[in-house]
Amino acid sequence: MKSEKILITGALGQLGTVLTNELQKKYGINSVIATDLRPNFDFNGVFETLDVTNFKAIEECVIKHNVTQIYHLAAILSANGEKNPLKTWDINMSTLFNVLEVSRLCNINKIFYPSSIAVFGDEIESVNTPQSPNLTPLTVYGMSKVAGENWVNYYHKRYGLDIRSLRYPGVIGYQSLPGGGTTDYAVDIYHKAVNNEDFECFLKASTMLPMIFIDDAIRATLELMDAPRKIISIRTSYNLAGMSFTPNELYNSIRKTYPDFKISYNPDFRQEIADSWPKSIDDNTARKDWGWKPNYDLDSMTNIMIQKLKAQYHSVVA
Ligand code: VAH
Repeated sequence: MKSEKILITGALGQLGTVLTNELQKKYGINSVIATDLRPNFDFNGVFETLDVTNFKAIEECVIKHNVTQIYHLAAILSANGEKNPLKTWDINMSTLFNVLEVSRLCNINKIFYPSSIAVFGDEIESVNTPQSPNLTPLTVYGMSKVAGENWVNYYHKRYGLDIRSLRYPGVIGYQSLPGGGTTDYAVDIYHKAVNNEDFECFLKASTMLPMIFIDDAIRATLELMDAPRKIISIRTSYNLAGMSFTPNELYNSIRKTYPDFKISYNPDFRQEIADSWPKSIDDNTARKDWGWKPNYDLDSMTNIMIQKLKAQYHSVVA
């Protein structure tokens, strides 16, 4: 049997950074080809600069490395995506089409496609949002993920590709700085607390959003990809939940360690995006199909985030 060779697009992003490391541990450092648009000269492992909008480039990379699996993480996120809607649509869709076509032509065994709770709009039940309601997203990012879910389902049904997908909530991790996401306030706040700086939140104190600690998000991804093909009942994308909280609840969790930490609220354009998203997610189909269960809640996540960021900033032994 051909040994597994895993290609990751967007490997320098929030999920990609951690997923690359976990996949290197699982398959061996030389079995993972990390790629990103930006070069990375001190990368520990196999790295290629790759523009996924270039079909020939990704096809050549897949053939050169005898790739058997692709994790396609490259995309423009919700908040950044609204700054140039047509470019966001073009990049998020053209990169997916290239990955799907290369996978079809090169007989890739398995593909992972990240979707998001951003596929939901304000026409659905916002508490315990079910697996398959009508999807009317507010953002171009969300629209591209709805279209992407349907394209991956089409390539599964039409060509038999084994493509698997998760609708991630807001992912919170200590390994990368806040990116262009609407949920990234929940990453930035920890950096400010650990550095004894006041935090200005771009969402209202009462904005409840579904979130997940990065260790749970990565474990969910690997558990889904390892599950037997026959038990996968959802070929668009699985709802996934970790926890839900408001900026005020997150602030109070951090204050258990930093009682003098200060927050102010100055909602901006991202408030309208957040208001269109669910408050909480029903992920029972993932629990039933492949035994999903989160390990982290708000306080256990806060404890790890503070411990790890203190070690990063103050070179304190974690
Ligand atoms: C974003 N972090 O904010 C991403 C995610 C559910 C949010 O898709 O765009």
